[in-house]
Amino acid sequence: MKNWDQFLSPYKQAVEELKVKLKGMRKQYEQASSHSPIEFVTGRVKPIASIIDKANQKGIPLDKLETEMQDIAGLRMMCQFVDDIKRVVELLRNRNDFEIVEERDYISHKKVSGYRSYHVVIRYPVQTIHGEKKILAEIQIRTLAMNFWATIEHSLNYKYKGQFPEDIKMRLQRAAEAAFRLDEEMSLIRGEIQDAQAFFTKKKEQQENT
Ligand code: 0O2
Ligand code: 0O2
Repeated sequence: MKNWDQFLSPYKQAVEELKVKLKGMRKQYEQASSHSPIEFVTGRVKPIASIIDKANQKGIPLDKLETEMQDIAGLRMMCQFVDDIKRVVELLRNRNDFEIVEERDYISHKKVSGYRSYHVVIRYPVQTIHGEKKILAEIQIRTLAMNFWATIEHSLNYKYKGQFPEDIKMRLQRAAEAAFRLDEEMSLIRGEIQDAQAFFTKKKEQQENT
């Protein structure tokens, strides 16, 4: 029987700390009044039942979770545009509060399901009363459209327990392509969108100051 509270404690601390740090990056863009490549950040510790399910599926012994399961601590960074993803990855590479262990590009190489995202696995040092403990965490970076698709597909996955009927599978793949075309279209009109956003931000600031 695993002591889950004790095992998950550094993961919980890491998620809380990383949320503050990654949200801080967005705040700095806001303060500089320049377009933030980060729209919003979320984070979670994988629920125990999901850890056990995934360990069973992948044949990971519970005493090897620390090294073999990379997403017990999970962060997600959402971007407005596909190009922002590269900028966010570059920002992560330039940090020195963690080490990047692996990058998986499911944008250039989408999954068969249609899933797109950029995954960065990091080794993050957590300071505990017993000294430093390094844990693995997975940062998923995606556009709002990719996130919309993945969130809905994920909830359908629960309903069908991963066994989608063929027609649903195909329709989800088509929906993923539609989401990607939407991203491409938004990128094409990016300049217009950003001008409009800058205009509204300025207007809001002027109203707040009067
Ligand atoms: P604000 O002031 O709303 O920007 P948390 O502990 O709440 O910070 P958690 O539990 O990881 O984070 O995730 P949660 O609560 O789902 O969402 C985290 C942040 O992302 C929240 O903002 C949400 O408002 C924001 N968020 C979630 N979904 C969307 C979305 O679709 N669009 C946008 N723009 N934001 C979203 P904060 O950080 O609490 O502060
Ligand atoms: P959660 O917490 O429910 O999201 P594998 O798990 O075998 O796919 P691996 O090596 O663990 O692969 O890493 P991978 O594929 O880089 O990352 C797995 C995570 O990416 C998943 O976590 C999902 O969050 C996300 N993901 C990957 N493929 C899909 C997909 O087809 N649809 C959706 N919606 N998300 C996907 P988990 O474990 O599913 O857990």
